[in-house]
Amino acid sequence: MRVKFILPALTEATNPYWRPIKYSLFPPLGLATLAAFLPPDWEAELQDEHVEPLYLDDSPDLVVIQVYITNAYRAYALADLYRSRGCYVCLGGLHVTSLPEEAAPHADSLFLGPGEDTFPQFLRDWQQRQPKPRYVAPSSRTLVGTPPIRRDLIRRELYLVPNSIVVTRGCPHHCDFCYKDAFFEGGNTFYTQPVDDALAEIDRLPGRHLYFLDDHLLGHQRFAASLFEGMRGMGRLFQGAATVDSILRDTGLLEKAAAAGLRSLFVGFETLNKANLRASNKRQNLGRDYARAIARLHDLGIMINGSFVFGLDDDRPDVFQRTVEWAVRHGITTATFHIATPYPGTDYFKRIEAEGRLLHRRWNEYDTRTVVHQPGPHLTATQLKAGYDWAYREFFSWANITKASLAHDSLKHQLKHFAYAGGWKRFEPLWNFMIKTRHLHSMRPLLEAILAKVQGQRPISTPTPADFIPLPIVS
Ligand code: B12
Ligand code: SF4
Repeated sequence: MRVKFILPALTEATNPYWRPIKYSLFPPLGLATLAAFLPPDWEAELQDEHVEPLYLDDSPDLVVIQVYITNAYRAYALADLYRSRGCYVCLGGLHVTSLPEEAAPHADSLFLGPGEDTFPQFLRDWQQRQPKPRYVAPSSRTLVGTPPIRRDLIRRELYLVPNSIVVTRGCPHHCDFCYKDAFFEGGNTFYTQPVDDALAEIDRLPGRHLYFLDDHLLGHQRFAASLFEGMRGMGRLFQGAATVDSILRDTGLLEKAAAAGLRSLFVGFETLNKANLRASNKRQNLGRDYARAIARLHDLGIMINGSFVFGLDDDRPDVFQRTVEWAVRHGITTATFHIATPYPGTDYFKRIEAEGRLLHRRWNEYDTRTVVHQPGPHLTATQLKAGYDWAYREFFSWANITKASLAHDSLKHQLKHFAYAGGWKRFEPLWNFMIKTRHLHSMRPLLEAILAKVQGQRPISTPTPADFIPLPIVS
């Protein structure tokens, strides 16, 4: 049996914001996870259109396609092509889960929600020639017994961060604009791997650097504490994401993470405006001292990628300048700015749609860089787009990279910040050249060399490795 897994590219590849390096960061982990359920004697192939042209002259028995909102049209076109050749096509992922009726005409079988329970069930049904048109993740979901990810299908040399890993699913919070509640609807919305399985997966990964793509790596305290304890002494360096409230909690978890090798954290600040936080149901950020959270991370030598959303209803024209100034003043290393985007299935989408404020439903433009809804009463769509563009330019100007670097006490931390932020946003031609010449992997040791341990950081119980890898963060 021949099975082909495809991650189609998004249409934004034709947009001036297209940044090849961004799409050469992480391999398609979800599809490699599903591939692990195939019987061992089946042939499997995994193609990621973000990093390689797709080979489309084949006729596999089974085609499995992952659909995000921005790549949905491309995914449907590929599905139609393979179905016209008689291949059996499965569609799943976030967008299919949000809008199954839209996806249904393009698939033989549709999958709603996470695939760890449904895909093996489908494989059994398909072998017995009784596949169902639709599989919905059961209410009780688990990662127990999930076989090791088929990393052998991933062409590591094409990615800067081939060692991405996810050890939990979902998140304990319920922000109204997030994909999470819609995707995990009807069952547990936050669950973890057994710690030993997570540690075994980490152990299988070559090299030193890991990037945890979990929505909230510190979300399950007991699990995270055991994970970091198990990772001590493994000599790993890693990045991840967490919420402001989890950083402020004084339970020793953050110190454990740093001791295990945490070197940078994606933090969802989202907005400096309380009314916006309240309206977004981002309760975990309300009344929290953002400055103290930042200081805690900096004390432990952990760099910050701050996530900010523009265009929430209480935003006014000064939001861009205030946010950039604040981030620079607080020494945020890199920032990810988003234009507020209502994703189908979310409460935010339902509200904006009910108020008649959706400008269009061209999903390929729902990329958080394009205004797709009428903003609140204080901001026009033109101001929102111009302000968003300005914020990126301004935050990553050399003047502001220098200023933000100088917010740190030690010279080493200042240099580390400068190299990291500058390298990520200002060396585009170099990244493009390395991708074109297929030498991206050879940048990894160079990146490792750029940064060293920050002197003067608060001592942590286990000695940390001398050098840290500065890797670009999702933005
Ligand atoms: C890494 C990542 C990226 C990477 C790489 C993506 C990749 N190679 O897969 C990069 C940097 C390229 C990226 C870019 C973008 N991303 Co992104 N990204 C992520 C992130 C953090 C992790 C994805 C991941 O690996 N998850 C872990 C794996 C195990 O889960 P999974 O991929 O969902 O797969 C599971 C299920 O979905 C399901 N499944 C998936 N496909 C199929 C198919 C079948 C047949 C079956 C049975 C099951 C199934 O089974 C899998 C196992 O459970 C997610 C957040 C998240 N937690 O998922 C956001 C996320 C997917 N991104 C998002 C967005 C919006 C974007 C961008 C549009 C925006 C931006 N400003 O960057 C771009 C465009 C992406 C695109 N290709 O269209 C949104 C998607 C919203 C939506 N409704 O589609 C998310 C959810 C973030 C968020 N909180 O809003 N992203
Ligand atoms: S904290 Fe982050 S991942 Fe969790 S619900 Fe909110 S936006 Fe989504």
